[in-house]
Amino acid sequence: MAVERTLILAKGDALVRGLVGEILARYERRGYTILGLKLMQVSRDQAQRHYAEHEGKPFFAGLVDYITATPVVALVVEGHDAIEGCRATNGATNPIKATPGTVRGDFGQTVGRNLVHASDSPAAAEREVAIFFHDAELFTRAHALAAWLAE
Ligand code: D4T
Repeated sequence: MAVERTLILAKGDALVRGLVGEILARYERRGYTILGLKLMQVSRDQAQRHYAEHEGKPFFAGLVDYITATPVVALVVEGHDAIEGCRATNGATNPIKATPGTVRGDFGQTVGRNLVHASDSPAAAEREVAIFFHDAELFTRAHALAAWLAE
């Protein structure tokens, strides 16, 4: 068991369908700490770096279009084995294979509109967090508590 950070994206279909709160609540209720959170427009450069492992595959262009067409909600969460845990919360990549009770199993129909992303390894998490967040945008619960107590 390790305390890990992971990058989550609630993608455009989650935003347009009004599911962001419902989805984020699942990570919070599971006990993960939110370290960073923002609504942002992803640039094509960020998208291509984020999905670099899929470059050359037939669905690559569609992936980049999907993630850059609308704003997305990006967050970094931390917790015990958060990488595996958040991917389990999301469910299988193809929603039709995703178990009911997971985000994709409850809200998704197709792999091209699968609502969420979560990093799949510690190396990917480190790389992806750096694509979407500056260090100064990440806070711990202790930051908030210290500021609150100082009031
Ligand atoms: P992400 O990265 O979005 O969390 O998805 P996964 O980690 O679960 O799955 P992935 O990297 O294999 O795929 C990334 C992204 O590509 C889309 N995709 C994937 C697609 O449109 N068609 C496909 O055939 C595959 C395999 C969906 C997720």
